Amino acid sequence: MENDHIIDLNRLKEMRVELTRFMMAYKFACDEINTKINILSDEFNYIHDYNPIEHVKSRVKSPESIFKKVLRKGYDFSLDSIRENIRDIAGVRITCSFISDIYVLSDMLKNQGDIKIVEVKDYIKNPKPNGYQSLHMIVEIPIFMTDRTENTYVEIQIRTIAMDFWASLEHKIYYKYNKEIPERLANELRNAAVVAAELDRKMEQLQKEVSAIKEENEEETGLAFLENGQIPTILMKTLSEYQKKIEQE
Ligand code: 0O2
Repeated sequence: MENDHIIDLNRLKEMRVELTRFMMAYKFACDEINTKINILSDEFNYIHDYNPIEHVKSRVKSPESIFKKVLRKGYDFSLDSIRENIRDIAGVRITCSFISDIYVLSDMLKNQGDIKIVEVKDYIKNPKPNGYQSLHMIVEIPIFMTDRTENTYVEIQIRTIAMDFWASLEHKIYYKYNKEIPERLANELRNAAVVAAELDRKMEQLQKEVSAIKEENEEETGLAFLENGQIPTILMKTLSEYQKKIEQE
């Protein structure tokens, strides 16, 4: 009897370690995707004079939400089943300036060798009946732990500022009315989603026009290589070194 008690305690300790490792893998997966996005963002800032990434948020689903989803979907309660079936435990949301940025960014992530694309849901080309828009990707990435490699699912949602604004308001209304939004409000939300999509298209069109004018001006004045009207420092250095060399000759 006393031995049984000891075994239970050991098993409990093992379970605690297993659960901690299980949740940690998702935290590391978020960290890994965040690092990838930060690298892309920094490169956009340094190399191109434009950064499509407005902001990034990540979260690990709480154990309570995981269990609710397991119950709702009728999955088995084992860790293996949760790992395989609940693919949004790690979630990263990227907000971009324009719709085209969403696809540029998703292609960049798709092309990274260690990211496996498991599923893509394009709610921009096919919005949900309530008006929801976003690009969702379920990806799998390897997480290298002390004694094993854990292939971990992450849900990446990419959307514009307008799509994000709509989704966060809809989310609040959805929970305020306990998931039963009154018909009038649901219609208003659908209309607001159409207006938001129209705004996205207009802003993108404006951005294209402004870029085209900027390129034309740069070509005309031959200043395409200037950074904010200044000769880049590295180019200045090379030019003055070249000048010194000529003078010495
Ligand atoms: P949270 O708190 O953001 O994590 P499922 O995951 O089974 O519920 P499905 O079809 O597998 O649904 O996933 P889907 O359609 O890719 O959507 C999952 C997530 O997208 C949701 O996560 C939301 O974040 C977001 N989403 C999807 N539809 C809507 C919508 O109509 N309105 C809003 N505001 N967000 C939506 P969670 O787990 O529901 O919430």
